[in-house]
Amino acid sequence: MTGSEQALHQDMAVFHIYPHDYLIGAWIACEDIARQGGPLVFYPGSHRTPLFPGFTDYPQTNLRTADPDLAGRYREYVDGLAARFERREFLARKGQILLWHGMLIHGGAPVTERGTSRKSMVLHYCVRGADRAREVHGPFNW
Ligand SMILES: O=C(O)CCC(=O)C(=O)O
Ligand SMILES: [Fe+2]
Repeated sequence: MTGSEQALHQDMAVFHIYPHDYLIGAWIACEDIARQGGPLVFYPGSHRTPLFPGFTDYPQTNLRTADPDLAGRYREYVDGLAARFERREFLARKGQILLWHGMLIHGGAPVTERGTSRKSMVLHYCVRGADRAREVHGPFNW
């Protein structure tokens, strides 16, 4: 219903996927998306960058299981990578869909006008057997 304002990340750092990279996201615009509603932001080409080296035992360790120090270092890493690429906003028309690679850097832009809706739905797909979440032990951040 509203913009996520989610920090920049790669979905590979949020899901526990192995073999690596067998993950895509699908972002579906359920209405025309306004800039002030905090659109999806993404950095074309950033999916070719390496996974954060601090996730030494991925898929066990990623943002979902990282302690605050490691999570902070991931954010610095990904912000530094993103700065090398062009920033784009997905100002979609209702019904348009963006499909992205699990390593593409993306997030939610700030909502600059409170009360502006951003009706959207996201689905994530991986190859059968690549979601290793059930093998991962906590504690979990979510
Ligand atoms: O919709 C957004 O603002 C971000 C969503 C996202 O990062 C995701 O679902 O993977
Ligand atoms: Fe994401």
